[in-house]
Amino acid sequence: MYLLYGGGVTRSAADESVLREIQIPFKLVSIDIHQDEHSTDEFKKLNPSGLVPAMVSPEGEVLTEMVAIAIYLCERHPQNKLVPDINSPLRGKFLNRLFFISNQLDNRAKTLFYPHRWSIDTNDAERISQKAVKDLEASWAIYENWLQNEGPYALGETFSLLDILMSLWVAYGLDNPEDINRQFPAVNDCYQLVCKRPLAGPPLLHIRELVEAGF
Ligand SMILES: N[C@@H](CCC(=O)N[C@@H](CS)C(=O)NCC(=O)O)C(=O)O
Repeated sequence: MYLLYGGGVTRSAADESVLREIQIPFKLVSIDIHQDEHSTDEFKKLNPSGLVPAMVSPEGEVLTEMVAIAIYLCERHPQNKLVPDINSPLRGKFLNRLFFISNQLDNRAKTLFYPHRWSIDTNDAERISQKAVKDLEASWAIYENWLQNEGPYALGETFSLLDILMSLWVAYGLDNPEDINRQFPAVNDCYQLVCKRPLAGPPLLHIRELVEAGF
């Protein structure tokens, strides 16, 4: 059985959505980042970076990095075709959008939520957050444009891993969880479609509930 380490308001929700969507048995092992459980020596044996998620495969292989875990699962269990195969005409677009989500949406959200890590002066944190929101809005505007022209999903009519990953960052929101949904209607439509999926949807909805409750 796969062991997925994470839970709470963390990126493990996207990997959980993938595991559920492709119906692979797994166990979620709670690592409470508010209690610093990700910084323990024990957890760092799994991920020396001290970050969640981490995953252990049934064979005992340890994987870290949310996107790497997700692709590993989708390619190893390809029945749901969440990742276009190497010869698919959608492969190039898939890789483009995947790295965009990872390098822009993910990195900028991380800056927004941990602004103090980007300066040696903690007084800078507020302005760093404000800049991260602006940068994120610029990235979301690009994604919105793609979905308006080619949606409803990132790969047109084809639901894929991209939509799960994108929805994680919608669920996190900007300063206010509603901001992305209000400003970017095609992004919101795609997010709503993903949330309605009976298997992949609930972990993402749970993130949103926790964010709205202030966690
Ligand atoms: N690039 C990593 C980033 C992981 C990451 O930042 N995880 C967050 C939770 S979503 C975390 O562990 N935060 C605690 C911290 O940064 O100290 C990935 O995609 O897995």
